[in-house]
Amino acid sequence: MLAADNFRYKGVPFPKKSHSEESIDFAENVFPVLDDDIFNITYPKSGTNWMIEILNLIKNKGDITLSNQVPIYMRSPWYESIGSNEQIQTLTRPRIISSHLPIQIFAKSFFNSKAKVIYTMRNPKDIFVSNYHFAKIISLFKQPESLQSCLEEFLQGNVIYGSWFDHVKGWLQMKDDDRFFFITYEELLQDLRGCVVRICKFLGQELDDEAIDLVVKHSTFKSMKENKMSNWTTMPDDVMDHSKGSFMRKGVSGDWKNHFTVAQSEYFDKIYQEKMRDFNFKFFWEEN
Ligand code: PPS
Repeated sequence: MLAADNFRYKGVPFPKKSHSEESIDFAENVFPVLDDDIFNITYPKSGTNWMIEILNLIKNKGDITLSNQVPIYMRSPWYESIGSNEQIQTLTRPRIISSHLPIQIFAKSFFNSKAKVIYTMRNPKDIFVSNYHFAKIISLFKQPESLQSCLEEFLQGNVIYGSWFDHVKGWLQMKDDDRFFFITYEELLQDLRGCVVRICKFLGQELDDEAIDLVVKHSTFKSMKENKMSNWTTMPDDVMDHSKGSFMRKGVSGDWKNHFTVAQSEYFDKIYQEKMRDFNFKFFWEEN
């Protein structure tokens, strides 16, 4: 979905309300990445907030204090958005920083650093559905006309942060790099504990079983939905219309089946195959 008011930076659409030429230029060309930074990178609606919760709980060895006190979008701000830099300056190290930026406009200083990236992906059909509902509650977006017209925009990449296909193909160029860890929303759903253990290993964080249990306990959909600092109910009503729906909506995989007609699913598959034909990578959702 596009925002109500957009601009393009190097061809990629961004919402004017939360981003500016200056904020993206700063993110790309000026932002000083520190060697111990941990970047939580996603295409929107892929599990960004879930990963914010997990990473901060790992950092705090399962202690819930921060998650109970600070709204989730301030714990690990999206460093490309307006005003985020001030918030990032207040983070303790290692800083956990979120971003939806495609790799081609990501912080230049990252590529010469030892900072790490955790890249979370999700079945794009479910991303689409999640975003379709999100657009109805958040004032940032232009209101969706029909699911079909939104679907066409999504598949053409005429959406904020650009094409899902380009995002995933771009970031997965780093898949063999030691600083890069990729995971899927579907794996998190299937085996949250196993994923937490793998993430700890990647980060070099040694947590005992009890701390890992706490990370898992506090990052389930139910726990996050009940935590007012994690469920986005702290967002002002003029930004998010809480009467129309919830940020923590369903938290499942395969909800697209409740939204797509057979024709829409086939149309999606056709474009997906065309766009991914040249890309030699087996995605978790293609196998399950
Ligand atoms: S955003 O706006 O891009 O930052 O959104 P993002 O956080 O990437 O994605 C929101 C979807 O993630 C779901 N979610 C979870 N699912 C399962 N378990 C946990 N703990 C969890 N936390 C967030 C959230 O419900 C959105 O998905 P949908 O399908 O809309 O429910």
